[in-house]
Amino acid sequence: TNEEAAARTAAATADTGGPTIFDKIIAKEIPSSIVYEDEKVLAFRDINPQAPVHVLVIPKLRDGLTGLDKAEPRHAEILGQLLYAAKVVAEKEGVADGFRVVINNGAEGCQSVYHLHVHVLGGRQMKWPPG
Ligand code: U5P
Repeated sequence: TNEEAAARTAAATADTGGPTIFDKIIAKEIPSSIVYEDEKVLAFRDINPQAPVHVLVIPKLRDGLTGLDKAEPRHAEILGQLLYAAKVVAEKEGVADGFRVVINNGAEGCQSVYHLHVHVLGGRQMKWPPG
């Protein structure tokens, strides 16, 4: 409905380039349910899951990547590592044969945290088009 769309839009915020809650999750100042971690990447369960499996995959070093729209050639390696980690997460979570990877970008894309993150969703039938 339009009401739901308005609520989702309200949840989206603007990119200030400032620190985000994910800094505290990376620093483990805020507990999170970690699914996968390596030197460059952290994957943890979304606090407000939209599917039985809902994991966020983030770079430990933001390096200017508040959103995908800020990607530069220097980010190519970490972008690949994030997508590869998304596949590893899907396997670990037992949904490798059916899952969805999402990057919300900007207010209209419904982004709310300005530290690049890949959503990995699975464990139910996904629908298309997404809302
Ligand atoms: N989120 C967490 N933990 C937090 C804050 C936010 O998991 O402490 C999740 C939200 O539930 C949301 C995601 O799904 O981060 C941000 O996604 P996006 O709306 O920016 O794409």
